[in-house]
Parts: sequence; structure tokens; C-alpha cells
Amino acid sequence: MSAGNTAVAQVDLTKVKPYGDTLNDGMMELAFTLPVPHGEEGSEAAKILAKKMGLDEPNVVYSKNMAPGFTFFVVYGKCQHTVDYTSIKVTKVEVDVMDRLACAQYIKDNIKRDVVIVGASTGTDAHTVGIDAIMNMKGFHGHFGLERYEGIDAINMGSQVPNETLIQKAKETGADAILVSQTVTQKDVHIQNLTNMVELLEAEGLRDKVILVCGGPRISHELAQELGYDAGFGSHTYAEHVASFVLTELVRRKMV
Ligand code: B12
Repeated sequence: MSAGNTAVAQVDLTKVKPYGDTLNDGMMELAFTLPVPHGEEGSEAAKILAKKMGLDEPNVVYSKNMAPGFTFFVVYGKCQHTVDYTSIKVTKVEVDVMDRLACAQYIKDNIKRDVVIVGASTGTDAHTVGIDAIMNMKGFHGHFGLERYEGIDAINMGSQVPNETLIQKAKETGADAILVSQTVTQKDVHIQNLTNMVELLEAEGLRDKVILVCGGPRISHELAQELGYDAGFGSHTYAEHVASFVLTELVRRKMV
């Protein structure tokens, strides 16, 4: 390591800033679209906006006409803000993650019957890839889905499933857990839909009889708990995270 490269030693985790060429130079890149025509005035607008966001010396490094009156920008600049990394506390699902085979053994040892899990992408949401990644046999990124788990009966109902239909399926199958996937968050449609699910379950007296889990790219455990769910999972979730949570929660709540 050269004498000038002492980056690791100098990091102050109470004042973290973006890193470009040298530690603490603050360099970062933003990408956004403005509803303005492509041209010099548009680029100036992008720079002014970046300055207002706390970037010094903003530089438009790329711009492209997206449609008449709309321009896409990439802006590079020096961020003036810092973050105290040492003060960060994230609410996340606390569970010892078991792999697929360990989950099967856990069921044999502690539950001694098949665990039924129904899931869907609900409401108007047409995105199936997330719920498929968790539930379908082949899974995602080399992590098999719940259908592949011994001792788990996984029923994936697909997308645009009304909450009522998912609840009906849960009743018919005596489901232990309901999985709800929400991808679209425009106009907070996910909040309304997720809330409606909890209200319907409460109205039917079922809320305490199932483990209720939601997930999606903009779902956090904190949001899920606020909305009345037992757990929420975001990006980079695999079936083993969900299975581990559901199985240990069933045992913890003596629902076996
Ligand atoms: C593919 C796609 C589509 C496909 C979906 C096909 C299908 N069969 O699913 C089609 C073309 C149909 C589509 C339609 C639309 N889409 Co779309 N789509 C995407 C895209 C490109 C990828 C999504 C995806 O498959 N991700 C891969 C999966 C594996 O990731 P994931 O969903 O995050 O899932 C993981 C976790 O979140 C979690 N998870 C997910 N669900 C669950 C559930 C549980 C219980 C658990 C535990 C975990 C979990 O685990 C998964 C694995 O790790 C994204 C952009 C992007 N690059 O992300 C836009 C995107 C999601 N779509 C978007 C939009 C707006 C739409 C439309 C409204 C567009 C339109 N105006 O018509 C429509 C929606 C129509 C509707 N009624 O829902 C927006 C959403 C913006 C927002 N925040 O609301 C995005 C982000 C694009 C964008 N930048 O604008 N889309």
C-alpha cells in the first residue's frame, strides 16, 4: 500500500460521506428525469436542482432526450452531507436462518406435521416474479423456493388475487401462514391493500390464527409491523428466510 493510500485508517464512521477518487471527497452520481426539453437550459436546471440537494460543483455528465419535453440526466457532484453510521438502528426480522434441509429437520423435530403456506401478489398488483422467487420450486438466485421444502405445502395463487380470495384459500387449506407480495407502491396502493388484508382477517377472527408476512422491494420489517403484519421482507429475500421465520414463529406461538 502506498503512503497516500490510508483510506481504511481514516474512516470516521460518525461522519460517513460518499467516496469517489479519495476518501471523503463526497463524489456521488444522481440519475433523474426532468419534464424539460433537452438542451443547455435543461442541463442548467438539473445542476440547480443538484445544488439544492446539497451537491457542490454539480456536473451534467450525461443527458438524453427521452420524449418531447422530457430529458434524462446523470449528474456528478460533491455531497456536503454526512451520516453517523454508528447511530443507525434498523428494525429487521430477527431469526436464525436455517437452510432448506435444516428447515425440514426442524419441522420433523418440532412441528411433526406439514406446514401449509398460501401466498399471492394481491390486489391490482400484477408482479409475480417476487412471490414466485419465494414460493416456486425453482426459487431464485440458486435458492430453491418453498415448494421444494420437505414438510411445507406451498400454494402460490399468482398475481392480482383479491384479498378475499387469498383468505378463502387460507381457510380452505387451514393455512399456517399467508404470504402477501406487493411491488407497486404508486399512490401508496400497497399500504391500502396491505391494510385491507389485515382488516379482513381481523373481521373474520383469523388474524391471530395465521402468521401474516408481506414482502416486496419497498417493504421493510418496520413498515410491515406498523401495518399489523408479523414480518416484512424486502429485496434479496430467499425462501429460507421466510421459512425460518414462519417455522420458528409457529413454535414460539405454540401454533403446532
Ligand atoms: C418485470 C416487471 C414488470 C412485469 C411483471 C411481470 C411479472 N409476471 O411479474 C410487467 C411488465 C407486467 C410489469 C407491469 C407493471 N409495472 Co413493473 N416492473 C417489472 C420490473 C422490471 C422487475 C420486477 C421484478 O420482477 N423483480 C425481480 C424480483 C425477484 O424482485 P422483487 O419483486 O423485489 O422480489 C424480491 C423481494 O422483494 C422479495 N419479495 C417479493 N415479494 C415477496 C413476498 C413475500 C411474502 C416475501 C417474504 C418476500 C417477497 O423477495 C423477492 C426475491 O428476493 C420492475 C423494475 C425493476 N427493475 O425492479 C418494474 C416495476 C416494479 N414496475 C413498475 C410499474 C409502475 C409497473 C406498472 C404499473 C407499469 C404500468 N404503468 O403499467 C405495471 C403494473 C401493473 C399492475 N397492475 O401491477 C414500477 C413500480 C414503481 C412503484 N414503486 O410503484 C417498477 C419499479 C418500474 C419503475 N422503475 O417504474 N412490471
